[in-house]
Amino acid sequence: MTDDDTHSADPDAPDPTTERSGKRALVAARNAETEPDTTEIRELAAATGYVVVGSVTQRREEDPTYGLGRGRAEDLMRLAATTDAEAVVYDGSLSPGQTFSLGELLPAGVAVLDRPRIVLDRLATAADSRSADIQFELAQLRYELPRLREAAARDRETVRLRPEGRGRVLDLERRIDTLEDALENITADRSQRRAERRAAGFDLVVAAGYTNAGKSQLCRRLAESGNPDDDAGADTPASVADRPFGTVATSTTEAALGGRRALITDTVGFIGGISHETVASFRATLEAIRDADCVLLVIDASDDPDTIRRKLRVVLSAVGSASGAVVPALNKGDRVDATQLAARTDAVEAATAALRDEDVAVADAVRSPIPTSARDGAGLDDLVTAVTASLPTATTTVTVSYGGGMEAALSWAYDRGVVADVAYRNEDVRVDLAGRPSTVDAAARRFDQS
Ligand SMILES: Nc1nc2c(ncn2[C@@H]2O[C@H](COP(=O)(O)OP(=O)(O)OP(=O)(O)O)[C@@H](O)[C@H]2O)c(=O)[nH]1
Ligand SMILES: [Mg+2]
Repeated sequence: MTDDDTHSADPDAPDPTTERSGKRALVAARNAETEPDTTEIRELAAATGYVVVGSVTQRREEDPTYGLGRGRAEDLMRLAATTDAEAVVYDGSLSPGQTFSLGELLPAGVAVLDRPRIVLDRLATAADSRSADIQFELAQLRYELPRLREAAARDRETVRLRPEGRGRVLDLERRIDTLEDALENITADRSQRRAERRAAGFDLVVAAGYTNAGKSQLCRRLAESGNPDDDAGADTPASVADRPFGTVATSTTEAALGGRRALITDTVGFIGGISHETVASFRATLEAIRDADCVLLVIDASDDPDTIRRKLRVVLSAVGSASGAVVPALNKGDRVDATQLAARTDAVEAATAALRDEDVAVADAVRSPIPTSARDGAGLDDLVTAVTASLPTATTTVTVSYGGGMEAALSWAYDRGVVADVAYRNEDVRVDLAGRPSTVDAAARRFDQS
């Protein structure tokens, strides 16, 4: 086994004397099947403000006490001492007991953070809206509660029955209840807002996918191309960044997609290795996806096919089911050639088929992938065509009489639906209209049908 173990001070780590910001952290990773790949956990640590100064990796089964085997855990302890690390970031989930045991082994003051914890920290430090704040505080408290219980239990073993520990647990439980109530209200508000937006004739398109796939950049592109008069880049809520969790709260922008009035919602990305409860705490993201008219599933085509399959599994399993169609965009197409793109298209289709066989309901809604580049704009027209084709659509032909209200009537039709044809006749104007079924119904009530 030891052949597969590695531990090293990081040769690429910044010189501690010149590094200005960031806490020093070690990365620890273990995998039963293969030598662990630490790329993603390093990116997460960096996005959370840590400077990775070394790593310990190991190929073996999970150790019940430390996660890593005892020998590697001791290597970690020594490396922490020589590198003056302030934290150990473990690439996986640690039980409360494992967190404590590892903490006790490490030099005093070295924090132990597992993958769910670092994701929560990243989201919490960057959270900027009321509901995001509540969601992340809630997720953090839910994460803390079993650990506090563990601490209280350990306290009782050493010092005879300490009441403070139990009191803190009760405080936490009460706070969780309060936040859950607050979140219920926000959820109801959001659902109401979606209903109002639909009633106003908007199609709800939601960009979703693994973190760093290019969701925000694609949303920005679609909003710009749908609003050519807009000052490009002005009032862009979406944050584009080359790191995990550039976006930490959902945001919505209006855009014209192939003549349809759409609202495009950019969401918080998914990431592997997070327990289902924690993912469920990304409630706004999941709600928006499940309730969308069309989900724009953004996939990073610059990943290799295995990574694409793994990430797609994480995303679709977390979503579970959705009411609208799912249109995959194989984004960052500018970074691969045609042969590589074909292999990635196959990977998306194979992963979707596998999930369909496992009865992951949303897999049934997944359409053919469309290659795109949010960077250079390639494929966006095809993407818009695929998205609009998937939207709920009805058609009708109505007539509008000449006279005072005609202009207002026509502008209503152009505003709300897609006007396929206008025929100016002797007595009236005939308009072929397509759009949301509710919009078409409204048109039928408003005008004479012919
Ligand atoms: N080459 C290339 N880079 C892209 C493309 N789309 C996005 N990127 C880059 O990929 C990185 C991530 O883009 P974002 O739009 O922030 O990705 P995201 O999916 O919103 O990420 P999170 O919000 O962190 O989940 C940024 O550095 C973008 O500039 C693309 O089509 N081609
Ligand atoms: Mg984003």
